[in-house]
Amino acid sequence: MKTVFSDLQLAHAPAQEISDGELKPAVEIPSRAEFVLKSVKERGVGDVIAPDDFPVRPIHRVHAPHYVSFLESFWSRWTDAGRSKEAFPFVWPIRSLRQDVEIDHIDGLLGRYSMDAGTPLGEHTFKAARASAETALTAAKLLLDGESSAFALCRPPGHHAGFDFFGGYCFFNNAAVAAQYLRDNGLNRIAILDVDYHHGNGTQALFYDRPDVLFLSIHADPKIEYPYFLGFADETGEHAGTGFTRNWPLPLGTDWDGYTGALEEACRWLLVYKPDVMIVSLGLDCFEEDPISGFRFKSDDYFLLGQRLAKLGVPTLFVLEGGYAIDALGTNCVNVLEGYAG
Ligand code: Q9C
Ligand code: ZN
Repeated sequence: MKTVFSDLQLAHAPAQEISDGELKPAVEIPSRAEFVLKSVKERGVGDVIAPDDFPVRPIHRVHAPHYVSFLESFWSRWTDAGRSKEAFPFVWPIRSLRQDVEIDHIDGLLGRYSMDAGTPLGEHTFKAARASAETALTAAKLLLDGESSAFALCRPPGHHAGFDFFGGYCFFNNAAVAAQYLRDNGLNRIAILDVDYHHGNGTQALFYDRPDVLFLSIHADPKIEYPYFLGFADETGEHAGTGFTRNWPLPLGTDWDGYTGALEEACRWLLVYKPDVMIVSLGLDCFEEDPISGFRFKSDDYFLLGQRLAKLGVPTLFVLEGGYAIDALGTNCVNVLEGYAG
């Protein structure tokens, strides 16, 4: 299986994040990708290739052009305002505040285009996020060219990012950009299986009213875990997309045994849907040692996950999402890919 990776993704290097009432060392850091890349090479997963250049159009198919422009121009506006360190939003246009005014100040724009204060933006964030989306696009292209699987080693991750907002360490929704690209290049049905510990709110929202992209997500119960405000079992799609979203919120402490029931149900939906391609939003933060998560996967369980997905017999695009137990990240990720490849 080929891996797609771009060095440009390492340029986004947040120092700190707001968490638990403190400024703490950031967890979504460049070494995540470096450790995964190291394991991919050491364990001989396959060739590692650089992404192709893409026009901005495939990103605009998923994200509002004004949001993309905001991210692109962010650093110059931030520094024009006299700031030099990384940025965090702190005010949002929620209920009772106006959504319809055009904001001039960067502090207002940061709130307009975000869902949380936990996602630092820096000088190189746009460049890295765009490279991450192009990594997913290039891997998607490998499937169009006849490969039966590919691994997009994406960073920053994507599944919390929506049409016009960033959050949860995500800026462009890499899996969604890849799904739309596959649709725009002749494939009719795409399934996204999101196994990140956190609910993929951005991906769900982007395809909620569409039957051509099935969204299945297994994650920590949002009643007690980020992103809190989406990912409940009664969210099953709307309009033409009714029935094409499924969520399995699971309790804290879930281990592989507690997970497999939901996974089997998801697999049944996949078999019924018969996608042309399955995109796996591959978060590795269900791992027992993940510093921000509360599930109890062991490293060996990731083999079983890969094996189970292979049994579906569907061309598969793996897109890296979260996972913050740096030391084990490469092992866990390649365990999935090896389990899949058999
Ligand atoms: N006290 C992904 O896994 N908040 N994003 C953590 C911890 C945000 C995770 C706060 C978690 C976002 C892609
Ligand atoms: Zn996550």
